[in-house]
Amino acid sequence: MAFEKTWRWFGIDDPVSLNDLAQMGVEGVVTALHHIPNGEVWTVDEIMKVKQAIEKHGLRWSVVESLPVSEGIKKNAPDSDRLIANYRESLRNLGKCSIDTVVYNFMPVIDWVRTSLRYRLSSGGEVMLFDLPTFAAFDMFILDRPGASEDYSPEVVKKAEETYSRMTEEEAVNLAKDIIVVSQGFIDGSVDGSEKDYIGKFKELLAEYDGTDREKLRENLSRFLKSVVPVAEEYGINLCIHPDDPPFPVLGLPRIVSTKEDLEWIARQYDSQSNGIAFCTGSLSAGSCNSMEEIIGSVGHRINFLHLRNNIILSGGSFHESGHIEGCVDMYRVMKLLLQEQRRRVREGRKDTRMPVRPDHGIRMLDDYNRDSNPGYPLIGRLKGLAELWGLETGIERSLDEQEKKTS
Ligand code: DNO
Repeated sequence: MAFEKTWRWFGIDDPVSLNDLAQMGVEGVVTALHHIPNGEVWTVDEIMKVKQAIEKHGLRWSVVESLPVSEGIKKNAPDSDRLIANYRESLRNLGKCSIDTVVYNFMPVIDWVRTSLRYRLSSGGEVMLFDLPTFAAFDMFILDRPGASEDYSPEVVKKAEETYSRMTEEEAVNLAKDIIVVSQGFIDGSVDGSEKDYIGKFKELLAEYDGTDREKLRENLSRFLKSVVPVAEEYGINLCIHPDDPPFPVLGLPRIVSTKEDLEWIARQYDSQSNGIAFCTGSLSAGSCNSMEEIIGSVGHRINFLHLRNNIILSGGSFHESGHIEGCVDMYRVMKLLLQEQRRRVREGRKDTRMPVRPDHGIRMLDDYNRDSNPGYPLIGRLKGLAELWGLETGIERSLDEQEKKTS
């Protein structure tokens, strides 16, 4: 067996067309109804339009990434019940259309965070970088968040001061725009790209979380799970929570999907395969302390979707993304453990054996410089990742087969 090979596709405006995907060996599409405003119901009609377009190309809509969780749910605002009811309705509609894997995240205000969307490697390729002092400079001097300096070590504060003093006004504007708008816009970010005062708006959104600490956010996630997982179960949908990226609190906001313990806590909130995980090696490995092997060992049975990618960890809490195979994640070990998990599912007669995988992000290279793409999603870099992961997977599969033959 092998994992289902999938590809993130951003809809009809995506420069990589559905027609291109079959040539690349892709079997399934990962996409969302990006045109439906966050919090509104996804109707059967709208879902079917996208589903049929995908199926016309001989592909399947493997995974929804993402059905976004509105801020009102994460904050438990007065409209939370209405938003949860809409979420349940969207899940029912997806279920009616036989879509069975749905990703979401529970990161307040901001999804992934990077300080450079175009960090040049010595090879000439470009990746995304998270530089902690630059991020601290954004937090302390551009956002001017009260008490921000207390969240960083004295060394980082000092470096942040130096970094900010060297920054031109244009660089500061671009940094804020990249963090708040450019990296979030295409994934249902909370600040509208057309918002002129995006910094002011962003600060307002942050302030709305005053008083929502880790415990409160956990309560809100637990309430959400207890209300949506039964619907997902009923309609045969496996939900997958995406880990925090990077996996630590940012901008004074709690983050509760960062570690093995966090994932174990989530798994305990509702005992069902429908309460599952999107295992993103890039997000989870960007912190210093997560072991991919231990996470798979503990909550591997709840993994419903795989995002495979890698990071180079720099000193002092910074990191940049890297090629899929090289970096801090031992991709050979991870792939082997995941394939063993798949075999276990087959032996147990479980239905969820497809284990869709996508090459997450990629190095911008070669012809990617002549094409538009969303940050992190260049064609050639991702295709190289797909090929590398596929080769690694095939090799491990064959050797597991041979071993099994010998011992049987
Ligand atoms: C970025 C992605 C995330 C992810 C969401 C899932 O490339 O990994 O934006 O799609 O967090 O809800």
